[in-house]
Amino acid sequence: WGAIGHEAVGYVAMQFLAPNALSFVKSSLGATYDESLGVAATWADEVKSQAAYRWSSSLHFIDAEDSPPISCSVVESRDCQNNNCILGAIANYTVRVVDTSLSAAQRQEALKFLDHFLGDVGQPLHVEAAAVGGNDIDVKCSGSSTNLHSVWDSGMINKLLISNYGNSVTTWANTLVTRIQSGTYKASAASWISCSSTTTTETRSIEEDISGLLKPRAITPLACPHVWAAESNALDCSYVWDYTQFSDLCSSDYFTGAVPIIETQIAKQGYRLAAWLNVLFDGTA
Ligand code: DCM
Ligand code: DCM
Ligand code: DCM
Ligand code: ZN
Ligand code: ZN
Repeated sequence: WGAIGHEAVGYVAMQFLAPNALSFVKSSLGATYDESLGVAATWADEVKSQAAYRWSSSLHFIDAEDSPPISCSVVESRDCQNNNCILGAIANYTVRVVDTSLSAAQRQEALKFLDHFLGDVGQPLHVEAAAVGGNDIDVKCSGSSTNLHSVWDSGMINKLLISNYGNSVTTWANTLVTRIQSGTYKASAASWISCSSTTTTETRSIEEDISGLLKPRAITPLACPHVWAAESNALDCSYVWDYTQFSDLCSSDYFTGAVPIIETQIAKQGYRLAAWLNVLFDGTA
């Protein structure tokens, strides 16, 4: 996602933090980030192009080597070698954010990475290798020439915010929070966090076993990040790749159909970020 999507994920999460998680978030982020996951959510994108953090640029996505729209899948042994992807990163920073042997700065960094990567894993094109996650597919958005990845990161969100939310990310996030608490998302919210163990390791598929790709890994893969990635990746086959009939993605039925998908993914990942931190700091989602 672009900045607005990430900020919205962080602002949604802030409304669902349990006491110990909220206390850690506020003291760790401090005044620099207005004690908010909404403000801190974009840090990882700001540093990834800097020399000191270039190693982190590959952690924002997983290149799932599937074939949308015919076949969608995320196979960690195939798509995340050496843990050098968003799934390995979430596993790494999940351990580090609660590691009391680390410095406050290191734990803050882990929190900022989790804040960001739980957002990106909900963007269907951050869990897709085809056309470099859509970056190589040229399309139009509201008259401008751009690419499919960018349309999902920010093009459609920019239009949605102007059209429906007075161009305010906090208004958008508060609307999503209300939908989770008492509106159209209420019935699904519990299922969104039904996978919430921060320690349960991935159940490797038979497909992976027979492929002979199993090998010991420094970071133990976690079940839930894989579940979230597989869910986002399925959207590549069910909707994202059905763009070919539209001459302008942001001024057509493609936009109308994408809006509920984008809003659900942002709300869901914000709710999941809170639940993840709640399990880590309060022992329950
Ligand atoms: N680093 C890493 N892999 C991660 C996260 C952080 O390598 N998933 C850090 C560890 C090193 C720095 O990046 O301090 C540079 O790594 P390397 O020396 O392996 O290039
Ligand atoms: N780092 C990380 N994950 C690790 C190890 C290191 O993100 N598993 C980060 C923390 C620092 C940088 O890499 O930003 C350098 O860490 P170190 O000095 O521990 O190599
Ligand atoms: N990206 C991705 N998958 C890739 C490569 C890039 O999801 N295989 C994302 C990261 C950025 C956007 O695409 O959000 C643009 O990437 P870059 O700035 O590296 O061109
Ligand atoms: Zn992106
Ligand atoms: Zn990112």
